[in-house]
Amino acid sequence: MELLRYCTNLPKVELHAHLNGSLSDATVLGLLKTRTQRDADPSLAAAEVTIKKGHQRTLEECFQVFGILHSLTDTLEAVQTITRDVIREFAADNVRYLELRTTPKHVPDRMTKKQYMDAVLQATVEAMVSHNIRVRLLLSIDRARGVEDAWSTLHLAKDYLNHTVFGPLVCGLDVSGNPVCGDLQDYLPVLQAARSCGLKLAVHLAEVPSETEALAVLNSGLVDRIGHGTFLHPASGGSQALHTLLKDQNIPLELCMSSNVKTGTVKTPSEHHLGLWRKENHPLVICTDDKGVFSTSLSEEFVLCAQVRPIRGQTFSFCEEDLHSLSLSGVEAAFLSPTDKQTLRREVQQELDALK
Ligand code: 6MZ
Repeated sequence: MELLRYCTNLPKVELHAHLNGSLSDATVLGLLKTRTQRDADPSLAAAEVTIKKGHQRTLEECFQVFGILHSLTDTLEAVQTITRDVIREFAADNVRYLELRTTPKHVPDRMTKKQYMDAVLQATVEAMVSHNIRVRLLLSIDRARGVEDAWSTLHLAKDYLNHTVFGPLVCGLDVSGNPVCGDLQDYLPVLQAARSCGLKLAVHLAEVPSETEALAVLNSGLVDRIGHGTFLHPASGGSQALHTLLKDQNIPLELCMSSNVKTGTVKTPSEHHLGLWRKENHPLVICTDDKGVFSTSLSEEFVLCAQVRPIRGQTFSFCEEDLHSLSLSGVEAAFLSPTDKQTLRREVQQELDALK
């Protein structure tokens, strides 16, 4: 069977997807249409926000793109639309479990952070009823917005823990945002407080070289999963100390191949750190990051990883069994309760067995 079809048929788990970065062209075009009617502002074409195959943008340019996307999703109606669309598209790609992350937004005269999150959660509940997918939410702390803002995001997340209406939908925090802004060390007290109240933590770490910051975060022992971790392995610009800390804590890495190659933090798929960690049997999860901005899907990310040609002694050649175990490693790294994880594991395993 053709590889893309095979990977599409696999039941998959997506653990690193930013809501506003995951908008498809169709969704962006729909928003533009509404916006044009509302504000007579037809300034943008969908082609400006997605990075097509073979094209690149610097991380800095990507953050400008997020700004454009945010200007299109600044009403509660738009927030509900994008949430429903994104969940429907992941479900259509046979993603059975999705952890979606988003930064709560305050837009003067339009929405408070709480209203933003209520809209996301309400739309999530509706989408789960209509599609074969389970979803959990992480609230994102944007490191470019400062520590005060991070505390307010934490307080909001606490209000949603075991919520009377939304149940266990909110399960943790993400720390993301432009990696050259701020210093994660300043956010450690917020992360400590988050852990104390039972929130799980996924932290973007070493997406760009940042040894001191990465050491402090890993030394804190607070992190449940790491996003990117591009410059952690000694063979990809990290240090032995970082390697030891990560191995000792066995922290799963969320790997986003298209994102890293398209933003130029990794030169080619062959040089991606996936191979280095896989060789050491470290827990890895394949993810999309921003499927809209990077013009990808989780199935395509599986294909990319499976097709890549090994260099530097990395082990990259994936057989069907390897692809199955990648799906299952997503289950293991999920921020679910033990009972929910067991149910998901059983379901994914059954579907994988049926593919054999
Ligand atoms: C760091 C990223 C990111 O939260 O508005 N985001 N942060 N590195 C990345 N690598 C490319 N991709 C996305 O979704 C968009 C936000 O997610 C974060 C940024 O803060 C971006 O503004 P939400 O739904």
